[in-house]
Amino acid sequence: MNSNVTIRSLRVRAVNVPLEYPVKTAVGIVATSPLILIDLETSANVTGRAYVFTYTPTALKATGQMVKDLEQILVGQPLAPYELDRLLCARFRLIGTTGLVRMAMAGIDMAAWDALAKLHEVPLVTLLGGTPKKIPAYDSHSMDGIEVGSKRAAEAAERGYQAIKTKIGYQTLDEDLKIVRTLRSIIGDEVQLMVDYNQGLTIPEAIRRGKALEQENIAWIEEPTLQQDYEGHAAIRQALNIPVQMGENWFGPDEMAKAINAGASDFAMPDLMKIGGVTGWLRAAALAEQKGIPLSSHIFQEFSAHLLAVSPTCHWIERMDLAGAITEPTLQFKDGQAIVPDMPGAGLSWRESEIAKYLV
Ligand code: SMN
Ligand code: MG
Repeated sequence: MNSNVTIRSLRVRAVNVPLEYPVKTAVGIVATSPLILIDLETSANVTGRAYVFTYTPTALKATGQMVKDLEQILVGQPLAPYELDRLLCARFRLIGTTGLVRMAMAGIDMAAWDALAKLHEVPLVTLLGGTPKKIPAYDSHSMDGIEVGSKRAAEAAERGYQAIKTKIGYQTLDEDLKIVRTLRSIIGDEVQLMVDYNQGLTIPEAIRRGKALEQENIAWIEEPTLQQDYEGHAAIRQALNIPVQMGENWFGPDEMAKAINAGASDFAMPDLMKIGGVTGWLRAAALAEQKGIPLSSHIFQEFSAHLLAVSPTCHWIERMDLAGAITEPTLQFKDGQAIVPDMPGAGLSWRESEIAKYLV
């Protein structure tokens, strides 16, 4: 593998694709999956692929432009993700590496690591020093209500998932309890049940509802209050006998360090994009190991499978397929485990005929 491979060009496309189920949360609905698809072409005729998720179609155009505008900085640079990270962090030091800037940088980072693994003709996990393995997976559902929630829970249990997550934060605590008890009656006592409030509660309400959930055998209570309120999360954590989970909104490992130092949560679940791509994740995994904190993923299941396989405190991979409408199903789930694909790179393979349907 010649080490002087450089970046040749960047192809950026915006798509808005259908989801298996809308992601209904206590603070809003994600009805479709707005994605920026990145093809990072190199001088070795190897192309790195990644996508970033913009949560709302409103952010698609600006995010796509942010990614595309990085091309002028990247062309001619060596295909060396750590050097690219250093270059982009220096370039954006004054504006700051959060928000769309961080999302765009992470997309480039993921694509660069994908290209590098393809160059070495190994799976990303192997390039990172690990081996393709199986990762315990939870099936991630949303505020689906009793009927759809029960159907999804039964299907997940049938498929062998040992854990499922539901989103709660309904109008009343009674509704939260009703859905939790209904799902528990369907999945039985062995399958773990996590709940996600998506930042929807005040601290007193989170403690009130959390206390009521203590009798319901809940594996973790996720983002009970505003994600940036680390002290608030720490207060809730002190008050409850249910582990607190958070991390999907940390922009970069430094926000993870602040949250952990504030005692905000028992577990950590960085989002591969917001934490800074593969490079950001590796730093987050080292921090989690040093603090002894179980590490789970947040969406971005294709890359996350490789990264959890080299994360010392690997906990759960979240199965929530945001790009399935336009990618080949290279990441397989069997008996509640994700099977890291033994193919070069991270395994993202576009379905061009489907992409054409959803281009924005
Ligand atoms: C979530 C929220 C919005 C889109 C995708 C996923 C959620 C999760 O917080 O943890 O899955
Ligand atoms: Mg969440």
